[in-house]
Amino acid sequence: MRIFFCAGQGIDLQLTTKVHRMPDEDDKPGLIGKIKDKLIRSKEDWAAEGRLITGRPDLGHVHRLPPGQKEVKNWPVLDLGVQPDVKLANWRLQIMGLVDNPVALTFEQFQALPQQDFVSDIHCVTSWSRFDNHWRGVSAKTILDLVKPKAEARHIVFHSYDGYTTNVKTSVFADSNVLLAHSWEGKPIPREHGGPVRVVIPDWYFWKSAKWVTRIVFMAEDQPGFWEVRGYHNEGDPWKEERYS
Ligand SMILES: Nc1nc2c(c(=O)[nH]1)N[C@H]1C(S)=C(S)[C@@H](COP(=O)(O)O)O[C@H]1N2
Ligand SMILES: [Mo]
Repeated sequence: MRIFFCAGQGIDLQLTTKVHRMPDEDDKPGLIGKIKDKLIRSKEDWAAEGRLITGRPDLGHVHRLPPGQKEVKNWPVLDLGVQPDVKLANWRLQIMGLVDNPVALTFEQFQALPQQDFVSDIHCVTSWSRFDNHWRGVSAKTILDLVKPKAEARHIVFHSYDGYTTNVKTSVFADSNVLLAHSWEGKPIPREHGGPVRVVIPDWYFWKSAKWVTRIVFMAEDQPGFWEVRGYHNEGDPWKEERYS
């Protein structure tokens, strides 16, 4: 498995897994790839086994906690082994594809868009949920008004600085609780949680909420993302237990 990074844009990638290396191994290529491969394989196994599926979906959203989930008070960090260090001056958000008004926003331009506060719960497919997260950023509605997707642009892929991708329907992105967040609990989102800017789609498992987002592409056809091609469900409704495909 090979991962392509967005290099050459002033972005530093830092290993998030502690590795004990021999000095002469420092420049060996493929180290990051190996660490990720192990993590990715174990998640693919989870998908193959259908781990955590209770078989009792909560279609009416009767419970705040979706089936098979446990509430946590901390905020776990999940990534592919790298956390891009994106300096605000280098940060860009391209929104493109089937839209009337494609944009490439600097952080300053992003901050100049209308800002809103949101409160929502997080549900990670690995079974933890975290209630009442306070986000601030730009609503998806504002983004849609800005770029004006064409009628046939029914699908979206998010691309991130670490090479991650994930897909949603444009109708899901258009939900009133979806945003591109830069702050959490009144502070800039920390690097490990996807700052400067991450997607937040509260009604879906959190793998759909791309961290370090840098490109949003509107398309006519669906294009499954990183986990979606590795056994995760193409949608991701926690109350329907849409964990794996
Ligand atoms: N760019 C990027 N976004 C990502 C991921 C990732 O590896 N890279 N992991 C996803 C997964 S599986 C989860 S559960 C959440 C984790 O977000 P957190 O680390 O802030 O809890 O980010 C999602 N977005
Ligand atoms: Mo996740």
